[in-house]
Amino acid sequence: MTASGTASRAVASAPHEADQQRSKATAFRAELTSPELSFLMEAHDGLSAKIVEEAGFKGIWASGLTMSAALGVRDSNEASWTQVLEVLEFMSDCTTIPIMVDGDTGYGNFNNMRRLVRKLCQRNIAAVCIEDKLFPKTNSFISEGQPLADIEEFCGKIKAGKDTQTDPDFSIVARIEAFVSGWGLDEALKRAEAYHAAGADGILVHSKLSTAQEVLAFMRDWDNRCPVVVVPTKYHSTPTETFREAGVSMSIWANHNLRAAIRAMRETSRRIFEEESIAGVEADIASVKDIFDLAGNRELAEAEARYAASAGRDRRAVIVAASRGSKLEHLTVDRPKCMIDVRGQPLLRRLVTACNEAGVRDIVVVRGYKKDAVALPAITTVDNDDYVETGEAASLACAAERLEGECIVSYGDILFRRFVLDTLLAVGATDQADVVLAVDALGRGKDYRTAERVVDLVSTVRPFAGDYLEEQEAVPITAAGHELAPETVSGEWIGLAWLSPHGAELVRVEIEAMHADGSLRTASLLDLIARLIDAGHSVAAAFVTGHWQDVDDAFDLAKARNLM
Ligand code: SPV
Ligand code: MG
Repeated sequence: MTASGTASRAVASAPHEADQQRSKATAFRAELTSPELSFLMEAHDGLSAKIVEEAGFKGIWASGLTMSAALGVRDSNEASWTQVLEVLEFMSDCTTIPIMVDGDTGYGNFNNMRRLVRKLCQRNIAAVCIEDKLFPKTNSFISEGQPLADIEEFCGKIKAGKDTQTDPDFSIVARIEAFVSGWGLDEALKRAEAYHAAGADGILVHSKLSTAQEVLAFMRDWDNRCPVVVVPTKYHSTPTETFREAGVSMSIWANHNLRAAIRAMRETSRRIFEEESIAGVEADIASVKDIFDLAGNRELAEAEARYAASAGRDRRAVIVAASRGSKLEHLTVDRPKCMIDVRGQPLLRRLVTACNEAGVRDIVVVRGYKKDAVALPAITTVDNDDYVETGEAASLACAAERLEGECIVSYGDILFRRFVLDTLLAVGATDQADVVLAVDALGRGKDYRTAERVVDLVSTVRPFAGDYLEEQEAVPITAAGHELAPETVSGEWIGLAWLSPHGAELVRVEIEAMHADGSLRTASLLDLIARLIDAGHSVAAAFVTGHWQDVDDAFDLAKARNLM
């Protein structure tokens, strides 16, 4: 079976659909015409087709019986041919091995057959098998003496199909129902001869006996005038070697995946129903990871890394929320200020939601004061147990090893409107800076110049221009501190920063340096940033104008409530 193996590899790497189409039809033709016995395994949808390929088969039988059953209808042409085509498209798109579809009676006359073959070639289906019965068909195993198609009319269908195929290697296999309908060997041979002369690439000789005697008799008299395909569903106990010795070209295992699935699904449903629990079946069923693997999620993740780097899935947020907030007095007796309620939700929860809405799912919170009160779903926590004696930089240091890849760093006591974070992320994604700070160009109505409180000030190479579009670019920061000369101040850092993967590494290294020189314990986050600026790293501002609030005291809290 080397021919199809080679072709499969070619398919996997072929960039053009035309090449793929050619390869699948060519691979199937090689299997059909090779002197070796080969096998097609039944599939009825994309998932089962993948499983067939995964098992190692070189080809798929898209069974009319099982595709119909999987759609919940009978094998009596109840599913229209375009519905079958839809199923085939999924099966073909998710596999690299060729598919022969059970085309029943060709869904009508020669003209319907022409459209069918054209569409199958377009969908990259390698071959079709049509049977010499009447539309609408009945499954061969259902009733006796089913009427056969007129030989000439059936030959016309074969010729029409061969004249229509757009891939020269597309195959048409003619299925002979003479035995199934109670006719003898002579009728089978007469039909085989006629269909072969009409251009059929192979003959499928069907039988519903429990032994292979009919097909073996056919094989003897047919004498390999063209490849022969068999479907040993009813004569399943015949050793495969018998077909090999008889010169059979291809054996179809026609419905066994669906039959296996029916039993497994039935048993699973029954148990879960009776036990009112899924615990009992867990060890007997495929894992959810298996589903993801089969669906090809790994490829999607790789593609995301290539094409959707800014989608935010890999970003992490580190929220520094260790301090009590003692100016909030009784409100922080039993919880840190990040857990104070702001219109029905803790401040931290609003912050986490803001991050989630921006696509940041991986959220690390640095806890300290009353750490057990910091309980929110879908966050991870690290602790700064020395929060009384240490500052923000030391809290961030507790999460240093989580500063990896693209990161958001935030104070735990700020609230902002959604577009503030969006602006920061957009600027971060487009700029070359390693660190971008969200800087409020308006400060607190300029009270930062006289504020009693400590305000995080920054100077930039140019002031905020007031033009929204222009300010979507990062403006390099030249200085950061609590005591900048008023005329040099461009705005106030709101406590929200974006780090590129390199920026995260720089912060980690700087934390190490501060630890080594003893400055880490009492430093603020702004002190850390100032050191990065002084060391010549690129730190920039994304300007915003208000729409945020930090919460230090009851007055701030009232303003925060108004912001929501
Ligand atoms: C099918 O799988 O739909 C077939 C094979 O046609 S059989 O059911 O054996 O007729
Ligand atoms: Mg069928």
